[in-house]
Amino acid sequence: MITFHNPLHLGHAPVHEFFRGERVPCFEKPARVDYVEEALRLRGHGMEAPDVDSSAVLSQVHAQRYLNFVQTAWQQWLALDPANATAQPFPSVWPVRTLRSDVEPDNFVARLGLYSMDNGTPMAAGTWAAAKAGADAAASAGVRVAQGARAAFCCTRPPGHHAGPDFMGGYCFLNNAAVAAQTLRNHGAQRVALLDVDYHHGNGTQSIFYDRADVLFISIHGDPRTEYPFYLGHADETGVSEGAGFNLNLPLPAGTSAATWFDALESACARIVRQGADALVISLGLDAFEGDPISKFALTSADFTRLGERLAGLGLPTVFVLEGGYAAAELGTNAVNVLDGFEQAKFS
Ligand code: Q9C
Ligand code: ZN
Repeated sequence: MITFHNPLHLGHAPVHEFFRGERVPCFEKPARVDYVEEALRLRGHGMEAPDVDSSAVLSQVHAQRYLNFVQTAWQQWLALDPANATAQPFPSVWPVRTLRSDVEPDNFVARLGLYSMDNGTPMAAGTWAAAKAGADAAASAGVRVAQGARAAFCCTRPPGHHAGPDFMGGYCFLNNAAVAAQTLRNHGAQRVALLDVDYHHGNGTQSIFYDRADVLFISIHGDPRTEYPFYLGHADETGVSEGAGFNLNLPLPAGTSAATWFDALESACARIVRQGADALVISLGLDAFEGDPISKFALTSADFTRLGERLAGLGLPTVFVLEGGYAAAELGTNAVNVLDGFEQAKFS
């Protein structure tokens, strides 16, 4: 499969995150993509560098003041104290209900809170460059598929689906799947379906497209009553104004079996067919895997092949964008199983 890698992902290498009040090594680490690249190579898939600048598309899916902030956040952090080069910035205060988010505070940590949904999205020196190159990879995949390729895979990190119009969160900074969908729209696709199979609800993607009918968002995920991101992803979120009816959430309880998960996938596929989509974007999180350390679904590695086969059956030009998946050593097998299942499906 045509694959765009991210030549700068290694620069995004924060050391720790918080878990139950303690600092723990980051789950979202560079080795994840090393494993996927290794599996791609072993199974004969080539890799290309991104060849499209996503700047213009990024301005269509994110607020400009947020993009400006993420682009300069590390310099702002160093400007506070050069010793911050070896420390990680974390937000500690947020503009929740009744507080104002229209005024940017002068205080850096307050600004970081304004543009964050959690304290679980650590930054490093190369975060902007890595996130931007990842968005470039997503735009490159979108253009290639719009030009007639059957499918393309964007093999990148950091992930993107928790990043909303003007905030980062859940290890995500720039919404790569939204960039791919918007790129397809910009290059002639009239109706795009965006299916998110990451274990966690794609809150950022949902929010970006919530009032739009041209991009149908569907997500299969752990029930937000117990699973991150907690505050979005319920079944009664169906879209607003022009987008009414173009958002479908399929939350499943933690512990859900593969059989039930594939039933939800059938509902998702039926909705995509009903939309008459002319292109498909898959937010390809692999954390629905039974061995994932922070998730609670039960898909096996073979189930990911089945997922790829089923998606091929939709018969749509498809962009795959890597999202989560934290069983790093199995991530390559699981991701490339989806791609190989897609390419080898008899009816594709
Ligand atoms: N410290 C994605 O899969 N909380 N993001 C994890 C463990 C956040 C996952 C708790 C999980 C975010 C792209
Ligand atoms: Zn996830």
